[in-house]
Amino acid sequence: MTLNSTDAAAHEALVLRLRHRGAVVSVNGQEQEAVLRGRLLQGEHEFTSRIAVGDRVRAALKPEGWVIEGVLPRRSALSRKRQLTQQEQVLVANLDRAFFLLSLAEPGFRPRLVDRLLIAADRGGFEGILLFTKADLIDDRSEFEDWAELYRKLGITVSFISTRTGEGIEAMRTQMQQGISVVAGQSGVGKSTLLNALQPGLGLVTAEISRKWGKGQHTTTASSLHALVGGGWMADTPGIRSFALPRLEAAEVAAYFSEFRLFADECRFSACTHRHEPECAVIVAVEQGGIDARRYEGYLRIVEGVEEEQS
Ligand SMILES: Nc1nc2c(ncn2[C@@H]2O[C@H](COP(=O)(O)OP(=O)(O)OP(=O)(O)O)[C@@H](O)[C@H]2O)c(=O)[nH]1
Ligand SMILES: [Mg+2]
Ligand SMILES: [Zn+2]
Repeated sequence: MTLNSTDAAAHEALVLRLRHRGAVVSVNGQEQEAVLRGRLLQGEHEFTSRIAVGDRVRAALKPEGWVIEGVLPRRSALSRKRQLTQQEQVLVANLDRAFFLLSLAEPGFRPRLVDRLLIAADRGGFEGILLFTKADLIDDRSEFEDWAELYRKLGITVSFISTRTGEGIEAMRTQMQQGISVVAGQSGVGKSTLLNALQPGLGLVTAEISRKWGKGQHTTTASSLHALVGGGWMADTPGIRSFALPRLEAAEVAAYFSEFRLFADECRFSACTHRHEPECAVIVAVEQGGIDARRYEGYLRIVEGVEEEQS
């Protein structure tokens, strides 16, 4: 697509994969290698990279090849904070939905990151959907149904899927026909396998869980975006080890726990952190079952995490 009539050489392109000082982009329906214009490489910035997978960029064909000249504003982003540099890393930009994968077994169910990922969706401007993967490995689902119910009550879509039995795969396909979808989660939960199942021929590399550690092996090392035959785009991402939210203050966290709101108005102190204050209506609600204790623990972990990062 030509962006404006005065600059006929500028095209809008979509970033599919990052390269050193450039990217593979989709322009006019074709994949092209493009380099970042020097100006975009210069200067310190708060992001680990000036462009991210999913970015819409202005690209021009020069005698030396395709050059990325500018980045269009992002309408949404899945991003996290790198602990070492405190920079924001955008895993995928302009996404419409992220499927957060949790495996029921191999590696074992670890819901620790879920509340944090749902906050990332809220702040990032996209829908967060939970997928409980490897459902074929589990005979008794009751424990996991209970977790699914917890999040469904909060308005989150939760599905059980299996690439072995095909459970839940067709339903996903219809959800992904429009816009950009992303799979994210810890290593080994089956992100790349799922994308290969959704689109045979994609050929994403997958690997078995390490026998020694019972964990994934971080097989996928960079995000990549792929066109779906039935419409829409989907992105694979590397396994998440830890996930810190950029620019989040401890005092803001409670606002992302929508079910706390109803009670928080009744706390004695208006600036109540719901941790140790007297006459905290949130703590009372947890004790009486009005707020699920798992969510309250999730809240405390996130607040403590933010405090640790800032200390
Ligand atoms: N039993 C069973 N195994 C699965 C399923 N989906 C994936 N696996 C297996 O899980 C292992 C890890 O799958 P990957 O797709 O490489 O996992 P990933 O999430 O992409 O991992 P990283 O790229 O390391 O982040 C592979 O051995 C897959 O065959 C499933 O539905 N059921
Ligand atoms: Mg992978
Ligand atoms: Zn309170």
